[in-house]
Amino acid sequence: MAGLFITLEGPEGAGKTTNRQVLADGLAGHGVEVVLSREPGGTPLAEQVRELLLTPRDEPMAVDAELLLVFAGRAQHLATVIRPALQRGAVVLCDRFTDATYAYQGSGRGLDRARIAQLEQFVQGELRPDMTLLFDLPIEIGLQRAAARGRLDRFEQEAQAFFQRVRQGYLEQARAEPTRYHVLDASQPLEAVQTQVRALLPALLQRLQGR
Ligand code: Z5A
Repeated sequence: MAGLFITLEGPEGAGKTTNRQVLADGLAGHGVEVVLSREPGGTPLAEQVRELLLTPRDEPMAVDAELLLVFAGRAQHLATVIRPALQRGAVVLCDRFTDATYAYQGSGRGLDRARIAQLEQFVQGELRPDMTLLFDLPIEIGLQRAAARGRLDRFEQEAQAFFQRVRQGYLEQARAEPTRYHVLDASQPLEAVQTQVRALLPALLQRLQGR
């Protein structure tokens, strides 16, 4: 496809959303069309699925139901936002994507990765992110940042061991795909993290020109 698909990943409070804007401003400054999106969510229907996933409730959500909801929202997001934008030649900056499914539902909940891979293939076909930025930090720091925002969502109420598995899952994925992944030290002060993000811009612009 003509555009570039860039995903931002990491544990809670890693600064994905804050730093996504830095990248967006840098790209837009070079006349590039940038589409900002997020998962779960990204379309009105998929945002309703996000509500289902994040709202704490008395009825426990079955792990398979959680997985299918994640991919249902993703199918809608891909069809109505991501694929059309990439076909136009835009850069899509997406706050979380399928690597989050491997980290949260796979490493966090213990779901079989082969099962996730089946759904990935079914919903995405050959589409994968061109580049993934992993904002890595000790979970205690991220959880403190997230807690400062107030009420905790269904995932944020998990035990610390869950978030440790999620973080390790992400780091393993990054080691397995060093060409696609860029690991950033998100525990640094915001300005230092933003400097790491800006350093990626020239390579991104070059890749876009090559399309
Ligand atoms: N989920 C899943 O299970 N399976 C899937 O396939 C997908 C998702 C796609 C919602 O995602 C949940 O969905 C998520 C996994 C699950 N679990 N949780 N929780 P989300 O992305 O909406 O949720 P989140 O990770 O909790 O988002 P977040 O807390 O907003 O994180 P962030 O976007 O990485 O951080 P931020 O909003 O940019 O920053 C958080 C605060 O920290 C904010 O006040 C910043 O000003 C501050 N900040 C940021 N960087 C710094 C630095 N460097 N220093 C100091 N302060 C900073």
